[in-house]
Amino acid sequence: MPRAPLPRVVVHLDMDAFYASVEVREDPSLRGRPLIIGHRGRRGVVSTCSYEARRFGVRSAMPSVTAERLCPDAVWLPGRMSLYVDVSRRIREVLDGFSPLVEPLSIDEAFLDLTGIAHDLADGRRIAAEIKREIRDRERLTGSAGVAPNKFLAKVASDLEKPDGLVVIPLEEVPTRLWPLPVERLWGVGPKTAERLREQGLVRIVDLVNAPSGRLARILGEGSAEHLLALAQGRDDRAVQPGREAKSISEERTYGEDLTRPADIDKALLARADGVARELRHEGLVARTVHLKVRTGDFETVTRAKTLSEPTDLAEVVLEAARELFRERIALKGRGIRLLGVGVSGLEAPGVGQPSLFSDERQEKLRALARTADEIREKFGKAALARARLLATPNTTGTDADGSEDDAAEASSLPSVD
Ligand code: TTP
Ligand code: MG
Repeated sequence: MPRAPLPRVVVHLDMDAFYASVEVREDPSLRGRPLIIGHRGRRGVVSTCSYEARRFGVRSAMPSVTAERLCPDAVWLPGRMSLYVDVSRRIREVLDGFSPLVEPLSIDEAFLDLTGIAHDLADGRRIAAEIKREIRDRERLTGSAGVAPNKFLAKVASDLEKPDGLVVIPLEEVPTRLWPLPVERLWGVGPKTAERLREQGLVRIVDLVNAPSGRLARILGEGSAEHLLALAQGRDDRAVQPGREAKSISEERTYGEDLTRPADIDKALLARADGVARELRHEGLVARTVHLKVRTGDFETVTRAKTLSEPTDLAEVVLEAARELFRERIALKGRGIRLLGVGVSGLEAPGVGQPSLFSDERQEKLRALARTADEIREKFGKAALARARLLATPNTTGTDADGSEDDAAEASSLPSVD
């Protein structure tokens, strides 16, 4: 029986008062005080400010002189871009741990596609809460998340209960959640369009929905009217688009019988890591991030990721990361594994900006060995080789690490590297 298509689940995350919150984290004596990031003086503008300063009416992009007048007691800091970029990168790593499809929009904002990972919006909400918790635990920062069946609604949702918000907008709630908002919330409605609409008495989104057909087209033109009406109905088909850097390679497998024995799980990790690494070498790429996907017997799907200190195309390195993710970040709670996948993202050509990659002698040996293995496999087929010894490490001694759960003929041996 064909399964119903998976419901789309999109999350939008936007950090709260980002630069200001990072500064408060670095200097807790600033907590609770109105803090403005920006340069004072006649030519300065406000980058952002703490929520305490917002109570006085201070806003991003406001001239500093106005901000000084509104909130004379604020603390001012000039901002430290490199620190914010670092934090942003680490937050991105957290996001990569939850989905292979992450589209960064700005330094503190991103979309994640959880379709196929979250079964429905409620599950998406649970995962969004987990994302927020992980960012809070790791970075001591809060962000606001929106969960919805598409990008537009997810972005609207993340803004509704800032700071530290978590809002789900299912399609059914479009009339209550979206329609009361001002028309500016629709993508494509800038200040000029908003002004034109306002002149016609169209102030809130619900006014557009209720306008007689044809009226909007006369004001804005056919194309724009159609676009805005679709958004007003909560419709938006745009895909979450990870940049080139987020392209991924992965291998997963569903098991007829759930895996429960540690030896079998490790064997499966090894086989997937090996497949992914081989594909990387085939593509002539190295990867920065390793993903692990586990679906338990009761259909809970969890994905986790780890960014490597150096990009790799080696099964050993991918396997080590996958094992670590499995050991430290997956709680089976007695359940068996129905599906297991290993993937990599953050793909790039080797040698770009990583001079140390080839300086490590052991890595070079492993790579040479892997290349030879690839060649033999290509010539004689996969039964000619196994990855057993090559991949076995001390912590799997005693397990049946033959590198292949599907073909016993693969379980011959290769020289060990060490
Ligand atoms: P925003 O997400 O727009 O703002 P924010 O994170 O400070 O506050 P909010 O809780 O409302 O999301 O922008 C992210 C960062 O980008 C912000 O901390 C500072 C910087 N920024 C500027 O430098 N100038 C600007 O005009 C804006 C809007 C942001
Ligand atoms: Mg923000």
